[in-house]
Amino acid sequence: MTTAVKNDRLKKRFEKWDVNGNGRIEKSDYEAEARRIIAAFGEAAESPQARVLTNAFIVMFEYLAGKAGVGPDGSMTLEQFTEVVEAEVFASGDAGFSRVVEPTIRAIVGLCDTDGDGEVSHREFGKWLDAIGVEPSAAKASFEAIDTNGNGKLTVDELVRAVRDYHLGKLDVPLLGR
Ligand SMILES: [Ca+2]
Ligand SMILES: [Ca+2]
Ligand SMILES: [Ca+2]
Repeated sequence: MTTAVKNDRLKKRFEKWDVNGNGRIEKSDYEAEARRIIAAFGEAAESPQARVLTNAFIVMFEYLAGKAGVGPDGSMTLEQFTEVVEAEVFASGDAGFSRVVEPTIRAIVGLCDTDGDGEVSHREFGKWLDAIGVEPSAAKASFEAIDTNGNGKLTVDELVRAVRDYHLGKLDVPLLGR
């Protein structure tokens, strides 16, 4: 069950990130996804926070493409993408997930952290869900599910764990979009 959910979510992730729809994931797809998120947050394309996010997506792509053996300017098929994410992200546990996903999550926190405390409040989280097109009615329950220490703020670590749990089929909050 968990494996099926995981594969299904990875396939959806692949399809979503294959922005130009050519059946392969390449750097331009990641750059396009970064631009989409930046625009959805209403952020200026050249702001420092926007550049941090774009960089995080490029670094994530280059890391996975390197491990997949296609090189930083290569492209990955669904099979290569699934294999490399399985090996580098899921099989290496929290460390793998943090290494690959954390810079991107941190960059998104940078886009919605309007009070600049490095964490995500209820209000800031609303902005996040709005940007990825999740129903505002789901915000409170999602926030509470992610806020594992219950202090009313979401840290980068709590958010990274939530993305991991979503892809493991243990949590139903699609922080990077469905
Ligand atoms: Ca593509
Ligand atoms: Ca904040
Ligand atoms: Ca917390």
